[in-house]
Amino acid sequence: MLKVAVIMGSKSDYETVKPAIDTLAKFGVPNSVHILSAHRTPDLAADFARHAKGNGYGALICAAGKAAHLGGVMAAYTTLPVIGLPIKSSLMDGLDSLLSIVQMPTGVPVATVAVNGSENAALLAIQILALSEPELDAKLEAHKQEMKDAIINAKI
Ligand code: RP5
Repeated sequence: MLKVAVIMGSKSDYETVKPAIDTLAKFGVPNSVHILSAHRTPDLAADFARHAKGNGYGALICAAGKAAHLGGVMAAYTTLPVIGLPIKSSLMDGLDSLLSIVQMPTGVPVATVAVNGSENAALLAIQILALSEPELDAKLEAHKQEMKDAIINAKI
């Protein structure tokens, strides 16, 4: 199975990103976790993206806050799908991160989830991999059913 890379711009993002890592583990998706910054380690970030496809990755989750350029920079160097995860890490409640990630110019898309939407970032990556992994798709179907059952059985 292809791997998912979870990349964050700073160690300070880790607690917010952790649900994405946990979700990938829950679905049995091979993954690796990295700290790479578009601003502080631009060469390392570019190298990672350039070689990601050859290194067996199928999707990249890029979490960043403030002027959150990580996803866009990674997307510049790879044709793999890049999922942007805006982190709330400033006085602007994450709106700065969200707009920095979602407002990519034509030709270089970054699929963007909600501010701090870590679990959805992982689920989107899993959905991408599941296109060629029937067993993974079956787990996604079961997950949808669990959510449905939880709503139907919810007691107030
Ligand atoms: C971004 O700047 C990181 O993704 C983080 O969300 C934010 C703040 O980073 P630190 O100053 O805490 O390292 O690059």
